[in-house]
Amino acid sequence: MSFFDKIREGLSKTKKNITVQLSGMFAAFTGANEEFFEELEETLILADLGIETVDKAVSQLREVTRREGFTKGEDIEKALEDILANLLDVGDSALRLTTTPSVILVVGVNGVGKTTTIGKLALKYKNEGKKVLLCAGDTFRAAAAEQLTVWAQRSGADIVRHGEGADPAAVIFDGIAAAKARGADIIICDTAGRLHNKSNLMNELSKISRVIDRELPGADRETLLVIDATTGQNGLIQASQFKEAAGITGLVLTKLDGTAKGGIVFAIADRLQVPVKLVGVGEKPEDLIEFDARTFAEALLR
Ligand SMILES: Nc1nc2c(ncn2[C@@H]2O[C@H](COP(=O)(O)OP(=O)(O)O)[C@@H](O)[C@H]2O)c(=O)[nH]1
Ligand SMILES: [Mg+2]
Repeated sequence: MSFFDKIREGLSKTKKNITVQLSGMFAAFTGANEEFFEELEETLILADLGIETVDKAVSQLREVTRREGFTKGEDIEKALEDILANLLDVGDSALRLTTTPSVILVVGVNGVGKTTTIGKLALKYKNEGKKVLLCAGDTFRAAAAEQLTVWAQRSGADIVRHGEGADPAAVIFDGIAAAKARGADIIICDTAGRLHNKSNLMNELSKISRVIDRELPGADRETLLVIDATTGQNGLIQASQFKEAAGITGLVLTKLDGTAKGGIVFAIADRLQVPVKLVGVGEKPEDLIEFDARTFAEALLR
């Protein structure tokens, strides 16, 4: 069997079966041996945790195992769960929105779930009695602003939009002015994810950033990068590019209701030191949950 076939076979097997495989390994564990750690490494890499992060986690696990002399699967499993939860625990997972107004800027590549997440957030804050204003900063297609308008109507949030092809920074500028005039509590800005040229993306996002800094100095701002749980290792590349361009403060992991277990966020949180803040588990308004590192680590293993 070729190397490629082996990888592929491993991938399709783990997509469905990562947890089953891990449970089997823990059930069969009777004491530390090299084969166990190697198999664990492979399994975690196939779960998208990324080679560096897996190296780090498994070497910590070897160390604890040596120190504690584990002979029971449940003990080593618990130790791994602690290590994985720690890797994810790189900062506050709550959104910091204490000023009036505060800003949430939502970034990420096309199709990951930015607009949907904004709609869910708009409903959540409206339900908490906040005045929410949405900025349709994805001006790439008219349909993008339409989609956001539907969410605005559904949630009772205000919306500021321009025509197709307008300068997104100008939309954000107008949105901020409207938010000030109307006394909005939270401004949520959508952006386009279709700029495959990295320097275009950089320019657009940094221009938006400058507008927010200039118009709302001192306001709390969350810049959330939305990552699709099914993305795999490409998510890490996206995250480092967006971190550079927009200075992300948190991650939103979407589509966790599918088959993917979202292993990529371990790699992103660990390598870039950005905390996960929210998780999307479906398309309905209530399908947005606050992230908890411990629960997430548990879910990967069980
Ligand atoms: N199953 C599932 N689908 C989602 C989730 N979040 C978004 N979607 C869907 O993913 C597709 C793209 O979402 P959209 O918000 O338009 O992505 P954008 O291009 O980043 O704005 C839509 O069909 C959404 O309904 C999620 O958490 N779970
Ligand atoms: Mg969108």
